[in-house]
Amino acid sequence: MSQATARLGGHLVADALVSQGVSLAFGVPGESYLSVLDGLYRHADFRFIVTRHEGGAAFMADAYAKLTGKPGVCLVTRGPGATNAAIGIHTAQQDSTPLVLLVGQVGQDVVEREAFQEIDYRRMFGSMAKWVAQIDQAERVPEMVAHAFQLATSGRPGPVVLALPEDMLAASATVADARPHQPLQASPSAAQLSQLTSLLHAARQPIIIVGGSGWSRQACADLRLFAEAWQLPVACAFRFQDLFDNQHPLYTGDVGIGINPRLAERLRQADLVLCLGARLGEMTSSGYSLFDIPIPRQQLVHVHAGVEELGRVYQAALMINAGMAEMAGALRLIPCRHAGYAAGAAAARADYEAWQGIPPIYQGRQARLDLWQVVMEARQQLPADTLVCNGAGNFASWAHRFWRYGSQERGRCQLAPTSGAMGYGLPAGVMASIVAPERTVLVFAGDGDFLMNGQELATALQYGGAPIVLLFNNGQYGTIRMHQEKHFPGRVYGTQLHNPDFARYAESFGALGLVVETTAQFGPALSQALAHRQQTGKPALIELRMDAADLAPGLRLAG
Ligand SMILES: Cc1ncc(C[n+]2csc(CCOP(=O)(O)OP(=O)(O)O)c2C)c(N)n1
Ligand SMILES: [Mg+2]
Repeated sequence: MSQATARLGGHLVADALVSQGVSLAFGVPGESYLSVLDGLYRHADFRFIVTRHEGGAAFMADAYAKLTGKPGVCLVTRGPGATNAAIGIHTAQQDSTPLVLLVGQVGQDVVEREAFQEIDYRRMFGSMAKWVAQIDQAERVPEMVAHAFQLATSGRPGPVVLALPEDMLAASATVADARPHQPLQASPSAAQLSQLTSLLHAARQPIIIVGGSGWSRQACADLRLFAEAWQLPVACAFRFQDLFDNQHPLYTGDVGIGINPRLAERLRQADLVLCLGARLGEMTSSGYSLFDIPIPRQQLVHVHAGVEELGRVYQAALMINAGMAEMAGALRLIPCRHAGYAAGAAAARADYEAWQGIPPIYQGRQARLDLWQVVMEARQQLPADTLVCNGAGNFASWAHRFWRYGSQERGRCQLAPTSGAMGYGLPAGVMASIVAPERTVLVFAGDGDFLMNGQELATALQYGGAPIVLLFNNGQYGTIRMHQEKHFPGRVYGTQLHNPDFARYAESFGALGLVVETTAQFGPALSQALAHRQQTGKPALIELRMDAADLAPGLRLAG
């Protein structure tokens, strides 16, 4: 766009997005930012995916950033639009996802009167976002939008919120566009790498935990080459299971909810834990039990893109502030003169394979609908690089424990929220199948989880997205029922659900809806869903009418 002529504030915002390399955004329109929409209207190549709820849009923006490595952008109206979108900001914070939320704001002439839909975004998003700012002058749009993207993508990535007052959007300014942002990461120093090399040589039972954001395909390949050279077992952090190929003999399982007890023990017994990119939060430390606080018994090497994460809970023996591409590239070049770990890696892999065998609830019992066999069948029929999406609930454990995630070396294979946000899987899957139509996208959903954003099936049909949804219907918020049974046995309260006919619900949007009640019905249903997707380019939903007593792979209600 011309820099010499005056532009409307809203047009400047649209042009600033384009200057920052954005070609696709998600949102729900509002009268508070009409001139931004009008600004985007001038960019024929820009895609604005309109969703049915701002929570869906914000989840899509988060998942888009995870899938593409580019910042996700979400546009919402003030007040109710912003409050609906908040779940995506929290999710992006916990997942360290670069996300820019643009939100309408009341005019500066009425601010602080609790005007219509007015919210103080700095206070609302202050603890969730890396930066919350308001652009008060149209002249400053290029500068502040560029800064938003710079911040969202550099160091520990995360969400940034920009409020757009109505009078600023309606004003005009003559100002030049900014340059595209330049995501910045620190690199490990030579001294840190040599200290790490010494620790690796001295170790007898080392293990890697890999997680967090910022992993490029090349970084994942470099990590694999490093692990192969040193024969190091690799575990993936909760909901980052695609950072290392699960079929690889060095892969040993995930460190999250429902961790394999043998892997937890291996981490406790390890003498060196190399934690690459994961935050070592509650999920990756088994509730802060795997490592002593503040000084772990193991030699802990913690590498993270955010300097403020290092030493936050654990005083690691060696802390390295570096981006994942920078770190993995350096690791790959460390020469290995050590060949003593191979047996440890093989034993760790054997533990993983045993953990993926028939789970306790199906041992010695013929179940009507065996969810373990459902996942095994899906593994048979679907490509290795299937993109698996999920929200939160016990149903997700069937994916996390038994699916073998492909490696991000060929593109992301998992989109899931560390925050445990219900309702994430469907919008993520819809987004992925729109943005990467060549990929097979499988959404694991619970009956509770699914209906938090089930309306985004409409978005799939509107934009040609075609995920396949596996809906685990147990007629309850099963996870909470499980905790109830553990803490208040037999006192079921507030956890039962009366559900719609999910297959007909899906059909009403124009998707294929199928019902599976027995193990034998699943294989043909999945084949039908795949063929339908192939022939029509439309989504399919398979409702698994599961036994409500099957609370988790290792827990079944008696009686
Ligand atoms: C947005 C949100 N609300 C509430 C919760 C608390 N919660 C965690 S799991 C769960 C139940 C999930 O039910 P469902 O999707 O049916 O899965 P199930 O546990 O039955 O497999 C709830 C309510 C949450 N994690 N996220
Ligand atoms: Mg349920």
